[in-house]
Amino acid sequence: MIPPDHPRYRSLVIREHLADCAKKGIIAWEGLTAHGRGEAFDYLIGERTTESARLAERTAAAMLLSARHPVISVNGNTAALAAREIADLQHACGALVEVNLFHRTEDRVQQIEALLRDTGAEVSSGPAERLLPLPHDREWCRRDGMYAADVVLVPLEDGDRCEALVAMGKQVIAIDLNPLSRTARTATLTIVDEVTRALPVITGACKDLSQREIRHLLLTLNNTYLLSEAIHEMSARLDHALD
Ligand code: PTJ
Repeated sequence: MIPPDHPRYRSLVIREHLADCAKKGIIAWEGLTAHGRGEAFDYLIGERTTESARLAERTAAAMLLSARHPVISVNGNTAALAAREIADLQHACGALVEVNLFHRTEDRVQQIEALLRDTGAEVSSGPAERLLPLPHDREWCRRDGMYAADVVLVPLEDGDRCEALVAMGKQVIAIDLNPLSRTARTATLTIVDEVTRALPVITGACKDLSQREIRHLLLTLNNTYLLSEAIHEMSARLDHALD
């Protein structure tokens, strides 16, 4: 048993939870590796929400609130870590919630949908089709869901789907602790923050942004600046690591 005053208590409890989720099939086994990658980048950024990440989170809220048809895409890792935070964000911004998996099985889709519903999210289910131009199972989505979306929130994913969504004319908001990932670099807006810290800030901003702030955030969105600030934060911490 890990004592609660252990400095790594939270991250060890999360690891145990994710291992349980992997045994049940909610997380793909590969998702455990993805989590380790995230932990390493979170360590580099100081396990905190930086100023530039907070700006990205407020901009994400502005994009979701201004969207005609916003969709929150959920994979196994996101559901296991942040199902409740997804439900809260959905209530604050009115987005559809849709499951999209790389390691797709009907059983996993149903388990993840059930987990999301248990925490109060309303999940768009029903028949998915191979609608996204991708050579793998992330191509499956719902015609009146992600396929019709103008803004898609994509947490914890590295790959080619973001590029495909942008090529389809959609705006993509990525949440990814790795500012160098393919998804981070091709998204319209990238939030370099841990998902359970990022989502409540977006939800809070959805509740307090004025129309004037929304317009300002949308007009000043600059993803290259946000990514370079994140990289700068990480390299500055490394420069002083042994001080
Ligand atoms: O559930 P499935 O079948 O869709 O599978 C999900 C996989 C494992 C394929 C998906 O999570 C994935 O694309 O994994 P990758 O390629 O490792 O990319 C995940 C990205 O999320 C990496 O860039 C990590 O740094 C980042 N990441 C991991 N954990 C967190 C995170 N970013 C924010 N918060 C985290 N907790």
